[in-house]
Amino acid sequence: MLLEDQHPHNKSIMIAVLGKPNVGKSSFINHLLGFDLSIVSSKPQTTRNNFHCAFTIDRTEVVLVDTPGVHSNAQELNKRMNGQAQMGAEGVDLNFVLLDLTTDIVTEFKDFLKNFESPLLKTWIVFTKADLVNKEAIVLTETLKVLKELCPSIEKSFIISSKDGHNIHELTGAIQDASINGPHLYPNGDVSNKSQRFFATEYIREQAFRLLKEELPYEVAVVIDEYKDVKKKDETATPEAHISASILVNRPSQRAIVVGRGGSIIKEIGVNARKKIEAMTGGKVHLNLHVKVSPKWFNNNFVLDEIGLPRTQNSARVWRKK
Ligand SMILES: Nc1nc2c(ncn2[C@@H]2O[C@H](COP(=O)(O)OP(=O)(O)OP(=O)(O)O)[C@@H](O)[C@H]2O)c(=O)[nH]1
Ligand SMILES: [Mg+2]
Repeated sequence: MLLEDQHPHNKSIMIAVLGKPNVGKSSFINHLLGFDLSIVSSKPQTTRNNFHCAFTIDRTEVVLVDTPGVHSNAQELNKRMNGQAQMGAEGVDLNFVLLDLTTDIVTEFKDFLKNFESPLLKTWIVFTKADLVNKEAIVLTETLKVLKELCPSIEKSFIISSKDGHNIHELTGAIQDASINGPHLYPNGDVSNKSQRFFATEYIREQAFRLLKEELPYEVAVVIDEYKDVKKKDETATPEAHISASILVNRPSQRAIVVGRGGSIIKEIGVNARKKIEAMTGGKVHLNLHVKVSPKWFNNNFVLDEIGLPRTQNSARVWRKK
């Protein structure tokens, strides 16, 4: 659809969803979208890339930018993840900083600001996981005063829960009120700037995060080796895709764990991921997974480029100045 063909009363708003790892950014986005686009796990640092998640309310298009949790870590992977959070906030109309009510809010906010190097313009604070605390007993007046001293661009705050939907309606109303007259970025119903190929890798990695323990999920990456849509003569036939993907691990011993006894773990990763990819494509998917040892892939520029994490200002220098 051409921009000039859009309805003159269209409105839009782009919001970066920021915060420390595990505060509930992706859960919040999925709740607003109404389906599980972004991957969620109980382990921190699940999201690695930034990406758009778009939905509409009446004539208003809301584009939420999911971002990796901001944290400090010397690994190149983590520097690039922080870079993704930074880049995700570039050019947005509004920032949401999510703070988990079950944590020490001021300490967490200070830590977030320390690791988020860009200036935060127009910011709303979203306190998450209200279902885990006594909602009636929440008094945040003093806390908010401190947060505003630390970040004067804070305009509003909301206490929400993505589990029971607490205050979500109020928040979406406020988002609508803050939206700006203008064309939609995704007028044809697309929900993201990332491809189905990207989400296929995410849904495989989500299963790895779910099924693998301790440090292993952090040492796993997924790359697509082949993604082939099967051409059908009958255009109304159910779509079909053949996907081959590699699960990269750091050490040979991890390969055996990911494969599991008799291939049980990789089979479970494959079956669960395939179902989710099929729900996304609306068709049949043949998913072929391999486990490859790629020592220290999390410091390897080629692998990190391949998984969509560009270098940042803080990336390790790859050449020396003369
Ligand atoms: N009880 C409760 N749990 C929540 C809520 N929101 C998120 N969670 C849980 O918190 C954990 C982390 O959620 P995510 O949405 O993955 O958090 P995130 O901020 O995207 O995490 P990273 O991608 O690692 O930065 C998961 O176990 C969620 O189920 C909530 O409102 N209530
Ligand atoms: Mg996330």
